[in-house]
Amino acid sequence: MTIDANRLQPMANAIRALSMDAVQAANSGHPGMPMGMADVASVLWSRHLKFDPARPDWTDRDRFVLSAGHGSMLIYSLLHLSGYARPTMDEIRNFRQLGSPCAGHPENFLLEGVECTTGPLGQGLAMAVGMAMAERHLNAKFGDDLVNHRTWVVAGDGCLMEGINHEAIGLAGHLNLGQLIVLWDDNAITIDGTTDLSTSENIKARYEATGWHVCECDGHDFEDIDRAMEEAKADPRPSLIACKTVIGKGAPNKQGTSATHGAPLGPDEVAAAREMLGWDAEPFVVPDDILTDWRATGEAGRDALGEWEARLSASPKKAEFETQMAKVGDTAAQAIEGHIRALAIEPQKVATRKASEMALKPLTEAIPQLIGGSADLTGSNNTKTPSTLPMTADDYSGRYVYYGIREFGMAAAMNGMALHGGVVPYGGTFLIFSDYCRNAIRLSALQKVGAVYVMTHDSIGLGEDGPTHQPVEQVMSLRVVPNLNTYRPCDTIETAECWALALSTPETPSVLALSRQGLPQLRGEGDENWSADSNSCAKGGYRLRSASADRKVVIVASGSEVALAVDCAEQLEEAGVGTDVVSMPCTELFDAQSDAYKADLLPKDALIVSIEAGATLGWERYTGRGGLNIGIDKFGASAPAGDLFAHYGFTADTIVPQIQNSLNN
Ligand SMILES: Cc1ncc(C[n+]2csc(CCOP(=O)(O)OP(=O)(O)O)c2C)c(N)n1
Ligand SMILES: [Mg+2]
Repeated sequence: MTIDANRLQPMANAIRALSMDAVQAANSGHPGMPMGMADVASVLWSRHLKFDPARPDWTDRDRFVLSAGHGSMLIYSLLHLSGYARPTMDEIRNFRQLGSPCAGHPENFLLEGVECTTGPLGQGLAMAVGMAMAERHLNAKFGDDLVNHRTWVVAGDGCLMEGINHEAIGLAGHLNLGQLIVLWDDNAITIDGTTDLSTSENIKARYEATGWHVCECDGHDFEDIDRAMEEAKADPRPSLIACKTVIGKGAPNKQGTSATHGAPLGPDEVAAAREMLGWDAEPFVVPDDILTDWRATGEAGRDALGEWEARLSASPKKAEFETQMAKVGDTAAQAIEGHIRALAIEPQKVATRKASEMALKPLTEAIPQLIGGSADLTGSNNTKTPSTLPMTADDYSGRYVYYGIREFGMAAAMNGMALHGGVVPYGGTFLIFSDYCRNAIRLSALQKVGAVYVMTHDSIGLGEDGPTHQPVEQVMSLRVVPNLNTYRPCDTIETAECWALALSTPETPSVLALSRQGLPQLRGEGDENWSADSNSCAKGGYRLRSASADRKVVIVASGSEVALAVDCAEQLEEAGVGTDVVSMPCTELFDAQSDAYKADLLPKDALIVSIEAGATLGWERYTGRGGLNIGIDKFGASAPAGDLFAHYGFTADTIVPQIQNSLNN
């Protein structure tokens, strides 16, 4: 059913009324954007978006991403009006209050229908690129019958101005993601005022130059909006629709100004807007006839869902499709079992980045959901395997993405892919450039997305490239992010174990911090019969070597420094000082263990020493006040790795006397 334009006007005004009233009630929020984009959104939801409010988890639904997350009342209004179970009107009434799912910015974990968390400008659009990639990939595997949907984005001037926009649209243009349509709220207003204060860019030309289809419309003319959407749908390229809008449209004295961007309109202006819009209803009341029209917007989607379900039941690919959409589960651990057992018999001295590649081979073979990639460091990150062929505009079935030098864009796209479902993304870059994509990693954690970041060259051990490339504070700073597991494995077997763990936490992202330099294999004894239950890294830290003499010292280390800890322990043992070595690949998992387990590993009556080639801040938590923290609290330098480790004091000959000293004091 097509709802005609004269009925769309009151529907759009319902969004305006809810938005200004909710912001007014909260005395906080952003009425301008939802009021300005109400007309565009009404056309999208009533005529184009494929969705069924009763089945927000339907895999073949269109994705709607509100990249301009500050305009959250737009999506809350749309979800409520079109008949999603939530938010209820009471929840909208409690906009921005504790306990309401109508949070200041839309959160994917609070409401179904919110496909991703937005607010950090630019990232919503960049995540939408990942969603569109996942869609095309699954389409290539399962065909139009099972996977064929669009990704719609509402983005503001801010989303287009952010640097990440360049990365995201470059990737989308290159991959020719024709099912991606961005609705630009082209209101020429940001917080500080008109956009000419800060930009002279020809945005449309930039998008065109990047391989996008670009068109425009009057964002307050329903038929013109509809025409532009039809045009965008018909074009095989990704589309940008510049929707010319008036921010705060409907507020007679404030519309068109930044005053409507992020502050309540005030009671007088709200009353004046009611007058201008001809909206007589009380706050938080939507007249029945308007609500009825809104509730009808999901009808076409419900029919489409029914037809899709029939196609799925009849499809010969049904079982394969269901496996693809399911969680990875135990498959990862099973996939590496043989690999670890073989390593136990035939140890290998390789860099952990190489060990990661070795683990990825069976993992990518066994897990069809895995889609790898790298930000132009494939040969350094060792992220590509024989099972992962390139994903290209001509063949989306590939499982390897050449992201180009776009770390932030890559991480955001990975979030989008993971949120889309049916794929599990991993992507690589140098650990130092985790800072380039840090906010997207943070959003992985906040959104409960199980993306895996393969971050190689994890310390001064990378050597000659020097301090710009040598992580010092990165590993510790990633440990600080809530709901993010940072793994720093010490050898081939730990690396495989950490991979299995990373793939077993679909709601927690992981960073694998991996070495450039070769490392001896320390594990193997007892691993000949390795199975999922014997994953030593699962507890985050474990005793790798036990003291022979009376235990006086426990050395805790991670990654490349574990071998050094073993050397130190051997020297101490020779001097009669009993020393345990605890390998600590993941402090977050260790922190989650019982007090008894922690006390057993890090007993109070021993001197506890940490060794990690990075910031020492934070290690006191494990070594205590009397402990010793060996690390690097300054920048590195350019030199061969061996020289650097010696220069920065990472040799047994330098460390053992410090430990002896501490024992004697
Ligand atoms: C990365 C980031 N930087 C800054 C902000 C703060 N901020 C929120 S909205 C906004 C202005 C956005 O302007 P525009 O996208 O044009 O939105 P409009 O005013 O048109 O609603 C800013 C600077 C943010 N949310 N994210
Ligand atoms: Mg704007």
